[in-house]
Amino acid sequence: MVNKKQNPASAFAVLLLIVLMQFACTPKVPSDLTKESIIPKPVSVTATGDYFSIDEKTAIFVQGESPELKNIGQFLADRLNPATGLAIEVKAATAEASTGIYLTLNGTEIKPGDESYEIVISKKLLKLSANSPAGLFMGVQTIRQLLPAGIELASKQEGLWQIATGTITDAPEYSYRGSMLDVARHFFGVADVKRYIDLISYYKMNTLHLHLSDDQGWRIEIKSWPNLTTHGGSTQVGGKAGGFYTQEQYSDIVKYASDRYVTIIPEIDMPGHTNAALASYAELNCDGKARELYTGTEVGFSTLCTKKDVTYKFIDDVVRELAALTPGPYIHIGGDESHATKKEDYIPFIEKVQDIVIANGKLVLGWDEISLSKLKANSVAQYWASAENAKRAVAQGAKILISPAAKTYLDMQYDSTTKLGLHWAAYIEIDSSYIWDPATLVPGIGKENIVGVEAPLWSETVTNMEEIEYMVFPRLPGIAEIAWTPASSRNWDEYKVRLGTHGARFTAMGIDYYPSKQINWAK
Ligand code: NGO
Repeated sequence: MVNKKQNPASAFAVLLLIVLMQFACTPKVPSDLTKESIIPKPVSVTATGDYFSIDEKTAIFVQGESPELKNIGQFLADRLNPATGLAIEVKAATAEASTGIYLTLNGTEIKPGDESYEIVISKKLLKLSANSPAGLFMGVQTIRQLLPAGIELASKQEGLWQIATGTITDAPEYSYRGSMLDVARHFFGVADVKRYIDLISYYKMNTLHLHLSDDQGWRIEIKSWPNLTTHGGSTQVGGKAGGFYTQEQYSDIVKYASDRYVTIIPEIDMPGHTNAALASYAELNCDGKARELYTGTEVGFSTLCTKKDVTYKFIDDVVRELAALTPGPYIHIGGDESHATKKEDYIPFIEKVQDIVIANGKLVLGWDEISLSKLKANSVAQYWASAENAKRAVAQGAKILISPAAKTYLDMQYDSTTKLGLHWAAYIEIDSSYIWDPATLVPGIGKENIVGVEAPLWSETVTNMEEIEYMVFPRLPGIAEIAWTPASSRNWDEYKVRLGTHGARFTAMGIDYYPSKQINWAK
C-alpha cells in the first residue's frame, strides 16, 4: 500500500474549489430588499440584510374569522402553491402570528377606501398590515413581486423561495388608477376581461372602465330594450360576428373584479357613437328610421334624437338597469365627438342625462366635452384631448380623470413600424408614456383637481387577447406607477431598469409584450 503524502498546497486548492462550487451552486439569496424591482415603486423600502423563506412549514395566517380576509389569504396561497409545489394553507389566527405569513388589519376601525399597507419581513415572519382589506390586497400584489419571476408559473419549479428582510411602507398618490377596454369596436369575452383584470390589478390598478357601446356594437344586455344586443350587438369592426354580455355574465365580471379590489365603470356613449342603438330601435332616430349596422371605423356621424321624449325614457331604462348591476359610484355617459349633434342640443342633453344618472343613485363620468354643459361638482370629466374642456370642468368645480391621448392611449402605436394601433395623437414609446406628471400636465389643473389616471385601450385595430397584451405591455405598468407613486420619487433611468426585470414576469405570466429596444429585458 502506497502511503500518498498529502501536498498541503493541493489540499488547500481542493478545499477552495469545494467552497467555490458550493457558492456557485447555491441559488442567489435575496438579501437587500431595497434592490427589488417593485412596480409601482413603493413609498419607502428599508432593508435589514437577511431573508425570509417560504417552505413546507409556511402557513398564511389571517387575523380572526373574517371571510374577506380569508379570501385575500387564499388569493395569495393560490399564487404561491403552483410554482412552489407547496400546499400552503390559510389559517385563522386568534393571536398575532410569530412565524409564516400574517395578514392583519390595524386597529379596530376599517377605512374602506384606504389602500395603504405595510410589510415587515423578518427571518421568521412576514407581516402584512393595512387599514382595510383593499390595502391588504395591494400588499399581497407586492409580495408576489418580491419572489422570483418563476412564482408566476403554473407548474412546480425547482428553487428556493426567499424574500429579503426589511420594511415596505406604501400608499397610492391617486385613488383612481385604471384602464379602459373598448369591447364595442371588437368584442372581448368574459375570460379575456377577467385576464385583463388580473393583469391590471397586478400593478395595483383599481378601476376598469368598460366602453360598452359605440357605433359598431352594443355589448350589455338591457332587458327592457332587448334588440340593443340581439341586433345591435351582432357585429363588430370588420363585419365578423360581435357579441355581448348577458346581465349574469356582466355581474360575474363585476364580482371577479371586486374580489381583486377593482371597480368596474360601465360606459354607454351618447349622444354620438350610438349607431348600434339607432340600428336596433327606429324610434331613437329623429326621422323614425332605423339605421344600418356599421362595421367601419369612422367617428362622429351618429346621434340620438335629443328632442324626443322616448330618448330620455330609453336612457333612464338603460341607466337604471346598469346602475343595478354597478356597485361602483360612476356611470360613464361618453359625450365625446358628438359631431352630428348641434351644440345647442348637446348642452341640455348632457345636463338631462346627468340628472338621470343622479336620480338613479350614481355619479357622472364623461369625456372632456361634457364640460360644455353645466356640471355638478361631483361629476368627473375625463381629459383626453382638450385642455380647454378640462379647465372648463375645473372652473365648474368638477374633478378630472387624466387620460391624455398622447400619453395614455394604449392604442397609439409605439413607432411607425408597429403593426397594430393608430397614431392620430402620437407615437408613444415607453419613455414618452412614462416621463410626465399628471399634476403639471395642464397649467391650472393640479393634484387637488384630479381623481386619478386612466389608460384607455380602444379596439378599432385590436382583435384578440394577444393583440391587447402587445399594445398594453409594457406601457401599462408605467401608467400604473404614475398613478401610484409621487412624481418626486420617479425617474426614467431608474424605472427602465426595474421594468426590464419585469420582462421575466411578463414571460412567466404568458404576456405577449412589445420588446421595446429602450429596455434591457430580463428573459
Ligand atoms: C377617441 C375617440 C374614440 C376612438 C379613439 C381612438 C375618444 C374619447 N373618442 O377618443 O372613439 O376610438 O379616439 O384612439
